[in-house]
Amino acid sequence: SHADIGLIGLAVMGSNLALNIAEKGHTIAVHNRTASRIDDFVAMAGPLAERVVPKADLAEFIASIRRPRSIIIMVKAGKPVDEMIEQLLPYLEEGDAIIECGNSLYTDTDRRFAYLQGKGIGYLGVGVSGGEEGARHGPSIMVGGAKAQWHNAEPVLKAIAAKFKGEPCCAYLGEGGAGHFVKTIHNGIEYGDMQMIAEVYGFMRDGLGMKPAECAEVFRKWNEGPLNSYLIEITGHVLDAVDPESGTALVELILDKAGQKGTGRWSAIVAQELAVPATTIEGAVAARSISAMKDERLEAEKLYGARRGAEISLSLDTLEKALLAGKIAAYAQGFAVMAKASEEKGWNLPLGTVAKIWRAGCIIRSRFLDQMSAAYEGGPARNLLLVPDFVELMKANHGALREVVAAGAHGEFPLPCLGAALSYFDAYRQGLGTANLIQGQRDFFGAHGFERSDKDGVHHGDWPATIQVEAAEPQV
Ligand code: NBP
Repeated sequence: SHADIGLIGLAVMGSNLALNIAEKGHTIAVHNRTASRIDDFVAMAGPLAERVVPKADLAEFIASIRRPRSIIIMVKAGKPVDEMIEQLLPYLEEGDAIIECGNSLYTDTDRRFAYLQGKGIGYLGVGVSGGEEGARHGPSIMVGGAKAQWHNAEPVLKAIAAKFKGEPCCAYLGEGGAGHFVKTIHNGIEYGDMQMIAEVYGFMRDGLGMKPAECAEVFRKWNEGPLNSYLIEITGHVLDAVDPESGTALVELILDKAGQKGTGRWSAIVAQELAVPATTIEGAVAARSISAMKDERLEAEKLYGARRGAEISLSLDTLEKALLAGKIAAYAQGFAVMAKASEEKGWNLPLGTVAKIWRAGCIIRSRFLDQMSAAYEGGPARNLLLVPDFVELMKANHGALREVVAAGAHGEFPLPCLGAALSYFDAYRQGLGTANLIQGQRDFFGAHGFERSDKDGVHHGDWPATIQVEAAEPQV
């Protein structure tokens, strides 16, 4: 008999997905470029090995899978995916599908989808969130690509996905790169969530003089309330951990340089490409980049002096509310980017469903997303800041965000995310902005024209002529 599905790429993510699939009762054929990994995998599978069909030969691997075939590839993102596709192509038949589950750039997925469509082969680009643990026990699965072939793989993918109150966190979201696009935005929001938590921790540590264990206690308490989420929960655990050698809180020994693999950065780039303001997400990406400049920061601190350490009189309650308001702004931005992309690409992304499949399995899973899915379900894709439940939440919490950002400015705390969240909110809700002046300037130097509030049409100002003069010596 044939295997239900095949999987290529038995590194960390692929192995765990394969074990998850076998555990859910499906037979799975597995293959890896380096054959020794296949043996290691079978040894590791223990009793689950009875549902594993190990195949070191690619032709035999493909022949062992039930038709129409669903073949997951979980190899390194980028060129290895293209190479794998080319290797598979000679063996595949009409109706078969390649299901690529790595962290691929969505434009690559668009390209591969179109390429394989021309050959009668289905291509699914699937975002898988939740890391190693998620892959093994239930990730959030964001599917994009060939809809017909999705239905062949649907039972397996839904079986292995995380469940929220019994509902699988796995859905088909749209053609081409839609699944990987949504995963990219997920990661951007994740960056924002993490950075805002870190900014609040900064106040606790440097403004309120709290010890890590005291901070941990606060995060534990917050996890019982509206901020309840995986990231708030793990923050408590991170702050609680003690280095066994020195007995010092581990967090105090960890270097303040954040890494990034790129998917958060892609979300900021795509927001810019689509002209959707996503300043909170961009702020989070920039914060990681500035964190990496440790030596320069130390040099600048010598030049300007360390933070004055001004007294901060923020309550923990205010910090909690500010974090909630900031979070709403970050999600509003992320969902606005998805709404615009959906429109431009014709994906018809179901935003309520996106919120639903993020409720479990993924890094940004939270109580908040349950509320969001309800707000978006079936409704039009409006900015979250216009959705009634969130209008109420924002009204109740933006004052706290304002207090925190003001305290940050006075106390010399950098707030790249919370500050951006507040500015975004204030700009978004401001009926009369200041771009009238920008339009005047643009018309002055470039004759770009402007609209008027009192007349129709495009107008120009009767600006005075200016003569180019050499800039005066600056007076220091
Ligand atoms: P890696 O990204 O480290 O890739 C290793 C796998 O790719 C091995 O199976 C390797 O085969 C195979 N491979 C390479 Br490298 N080049 C190949 C080629 N030219 N042809 C065929 N196979 C090739 O594995 P990973 O850490 O398990 O990640 C897999 C994917 O999942 C990546 O896209 C990654 O970004 C993503 N990921 C997601 C999460 C998450 O939380 N969702 C976490 C970590 C990773 P070999 O054994 O022969 O070298």
